[in-house]
Amino acid sequence: MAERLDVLIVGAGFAGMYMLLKSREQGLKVQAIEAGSGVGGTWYWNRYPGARVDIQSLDYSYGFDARLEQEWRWSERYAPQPELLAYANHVADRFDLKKDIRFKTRVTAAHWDAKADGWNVTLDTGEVIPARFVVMATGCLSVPTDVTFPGLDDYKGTIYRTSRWPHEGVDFSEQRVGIIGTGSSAIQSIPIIAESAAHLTVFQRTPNYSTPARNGPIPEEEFQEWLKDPRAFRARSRYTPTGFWNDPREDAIATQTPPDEIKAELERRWAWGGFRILSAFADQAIDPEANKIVADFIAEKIREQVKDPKVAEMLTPKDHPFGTKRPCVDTNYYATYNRDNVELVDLRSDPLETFTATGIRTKNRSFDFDAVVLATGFDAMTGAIERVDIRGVNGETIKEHWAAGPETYLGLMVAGFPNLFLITGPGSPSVLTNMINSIEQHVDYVADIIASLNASQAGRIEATREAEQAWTDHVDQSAAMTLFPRANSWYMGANVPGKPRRFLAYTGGLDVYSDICNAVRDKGWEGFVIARGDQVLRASHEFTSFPPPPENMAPHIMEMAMARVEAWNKEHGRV
Ligand code: N01
Repeated sequence: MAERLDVLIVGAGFAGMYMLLKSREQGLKVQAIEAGSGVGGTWYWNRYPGARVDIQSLDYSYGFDARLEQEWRWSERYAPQPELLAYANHVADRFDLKKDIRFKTRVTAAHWDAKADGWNVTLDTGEVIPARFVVMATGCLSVPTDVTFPGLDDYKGTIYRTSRWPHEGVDFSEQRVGIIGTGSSAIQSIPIIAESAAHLTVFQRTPNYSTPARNGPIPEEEFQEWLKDPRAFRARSRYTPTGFWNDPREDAIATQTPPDEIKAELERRWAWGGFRILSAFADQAIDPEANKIVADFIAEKIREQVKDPKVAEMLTPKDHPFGTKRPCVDTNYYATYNRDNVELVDLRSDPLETFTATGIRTKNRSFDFDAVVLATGFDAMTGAIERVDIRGVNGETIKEHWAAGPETYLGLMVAGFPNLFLITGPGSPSVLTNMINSIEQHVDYVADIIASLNASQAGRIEATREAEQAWTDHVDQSAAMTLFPRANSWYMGANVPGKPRRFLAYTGGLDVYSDICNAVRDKGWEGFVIARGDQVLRASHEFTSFPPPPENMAPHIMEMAMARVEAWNKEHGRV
């Protein structure tokens, strides 16, 4: 068996790289195992045309090193995938990370070894590496769904998946192309594919809300201003619900605002672009009436951009409140439907029946394609973790433990799985935030835990079942307050057949969540048992650090939210 590691990290995306650096700084023996042939995670795999980040790059970048901040220059507000990948490589080279990363290797299993207070981690090479701590830095959107279609194997053209795009790129010129899906990946790639393909047919099952990015170079003046004090900029971003500054208006109630003021505010945010419109009003995520005001505004914008009213109608979301499915940020998405070489097919009225040798047949029509792009999404948040055969103290797998949906303590640890950390795992703010700020918060916190264990010569830390249950209830109740559970979204596990329906992220916000984590630490790691071999060094079973009720919430919104929590409690037998 290989030499024992202190820390084995699964994945070398932004989370894995920072965890590696942080562990090394603590003098720990660490190695990362990465399936790809390079660093970058999401930005290594998702190379489809038009792929770019939709949180501004000055925010979506590491904040842990002042010199790194000063030396890297983003070319645009929203960096494109090649630049993000170059940044990941720059960081890896700058901190000499690659020597501790094993590429093109997968972790297939991790089994708890009680005698050693550690894990035996199996690789797809058959090797077993013992490690005291295992950190799952596996990404939230890294495992594509297994979606398949009748006749797919008979199709003679080329199939591309946005999440596994060929590294050498694809030339669609002169080609008839079909694309299935209208989530973020499709909405970014459709305008670019349409520019080069002879013809593009978009197969849409559910329309999504999308707002314009307003991308462009970062003005020199703005960048210089940022350079003066990136710390202050990041401190402000981190201490927000979303992990980036989105100009929230905590006392603005849409249902009590005159129509002309609503319009002016929404126009202002639409002109600014990106996600700004998500935080126009304090009630839009809770009150359906308030949400409809914002949704109607976006529907109007779709009608303004799309010339054919029938197509505009098809593109207008109707089955979910705005923001309850992950909204998209685009460049020219809606205007692309004004092109002569682009057609939209509504799979609700004309369902896809089968692939054929030459293309796709729907109930009413047949299409011939040289290539079909599947932009069909991911088994989000739990997929990458459950695919590893992780067995804890009782031999139970994590997949079995999560049979009713993921249950974690702080989205960070799982009861029965000591010394196993999830970075931005289910039950943490994660995908509702700027991922890099969430990653840095989580990695710093895990490093604190490890340092604290080492200081007291402890062998392991494990979340208690009581704390896990209390936290999971809190996550469920927080989601129940909002409109999120009303959408069939990947946030709810609804895009994967058989996946339990449970809201996967913590809606309380990164600011609130960070405070909770700090309180848990300051109370001597409440909700955890800390031990060495048979000896329990510290045990604090209960989680008590619930956040205080929001201070500025309007009374009628608070009432609405609390009524939903009561209903959730009743349904789940909680008092
Ligand atoms: O995946 P999705 P994505 N038949 O799940 C459709 C992040 N991201 O890769 O809605 C027909 O959103 C499905 O239809 P429906 C971001 O968090 C970020 O686009 O289930 N259609 C949907 O339209 C994002 O949310 C960035 O009815 C089928 C689409 O496929 C997340 O990744 C960029 C189907 C899947 O959309 C996932 O985005 C890209 C079927 N059988 C992604 N199965 C940026 O930072 C699925 N669909 C910019």
